[in-house]
Amino acid sequence: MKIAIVCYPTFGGSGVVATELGIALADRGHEVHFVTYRQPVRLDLLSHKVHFHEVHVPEYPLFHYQPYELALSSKLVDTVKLYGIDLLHVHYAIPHAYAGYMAKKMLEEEGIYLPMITTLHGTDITLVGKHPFYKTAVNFSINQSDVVTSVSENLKQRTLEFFDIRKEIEVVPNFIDKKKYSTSFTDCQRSIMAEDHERIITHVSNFRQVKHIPDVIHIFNKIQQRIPAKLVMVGEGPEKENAEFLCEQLGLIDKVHFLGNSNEIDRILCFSDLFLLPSKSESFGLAALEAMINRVPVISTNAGGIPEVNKHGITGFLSEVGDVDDMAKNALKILQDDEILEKFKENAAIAAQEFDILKVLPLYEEIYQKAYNSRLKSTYN
Ligand code: GMT
Repeated sequence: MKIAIVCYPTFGGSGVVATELGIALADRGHEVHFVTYRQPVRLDLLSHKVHFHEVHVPEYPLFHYQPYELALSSKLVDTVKLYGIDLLHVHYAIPHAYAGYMAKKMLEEEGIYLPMITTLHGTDITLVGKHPFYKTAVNFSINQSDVVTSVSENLKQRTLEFFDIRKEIEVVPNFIDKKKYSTSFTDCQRSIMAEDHERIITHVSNFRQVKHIPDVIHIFNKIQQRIPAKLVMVGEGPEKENAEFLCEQLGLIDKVHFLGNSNEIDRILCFSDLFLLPSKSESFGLAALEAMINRVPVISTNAGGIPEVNKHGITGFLSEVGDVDDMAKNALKILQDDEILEKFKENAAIAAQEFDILKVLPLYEEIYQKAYNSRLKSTYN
């Protein structure tokens, strides 16, 4: 099948999932065309099966806001016609489902039917999408999609709560490629980050408010008062400077390493003992799953879809949003005893395998096939 994928090319979870899905689909023989404004960060190898089409939005002084949706829908129409694309899979409703719908309509004028699958990822529903400024258009474009999927059961329920959805929403969880991690490093080189006797605690995110970054620092502060530890902060975003300032205020600057964005998350997780995810809201928590497959237990909140991934008392612990004391207490339960830590590490890796790409990819392929069949039906009608 020839599949066009629209996503954000940045370090966000939705872009990562879309990119890894595209790469895996190409491995299975599909031809994949990424259409977005920059080459996705996790897409480093283009081939005859993996194409990238850049959407250009030229600056024009009349426009206060440059019309990205317009450029994207035009690019989609051109790409579909040029490469004979069979279906469109858009990740993150805003503005991708809207632009996809416009492309679909333009193509219909030329007698081309393009089925559109929309995958909802989280903030496109829980934060931005339900805002009154966007809600009407988001509601419309979800209902106009041929198939709608959500990355967790919790996100499906939130979507049905916030919007007036007349479509079935299929839950297709996020995934990881177990194979990619089975060649784990023979030496994690933890000495580059900490002394032998120190535990290494990690947080990876886009440092937005929803991630509760100050909670990460406060939890770590409580942990390091009891045991020797280092905190590794990976990512970039609006809350990063405040986080650095808070570390300075708490006298933690020597114990916290801010690494910025990284393409080597697995290397960092390889030497990590614990992962912190105290988010206020999280549709799934892909970062937690990536930690788990790398044998890193997770201390998180019980927000959104996180409990579908992190199992309380098994792969880590869940606490109420903002309960820094409880999260620190739970972290210490795991970190203070080598045997307990080892057990949680093992459990985390086992539980993560539930989300192996080999289990999830066929679900998408089934959905594609259904959508493709509906295309054939509509051609004959
Ligand atoms: O805030 C992020 O983590 C990025 C964001 C995105 O839109 O890319 O992530 C959302 O999608 C991820 C992939 O499906 C989920 O794992 C994250 O939980 C979700 N983030 C939120 O719901 C806050």
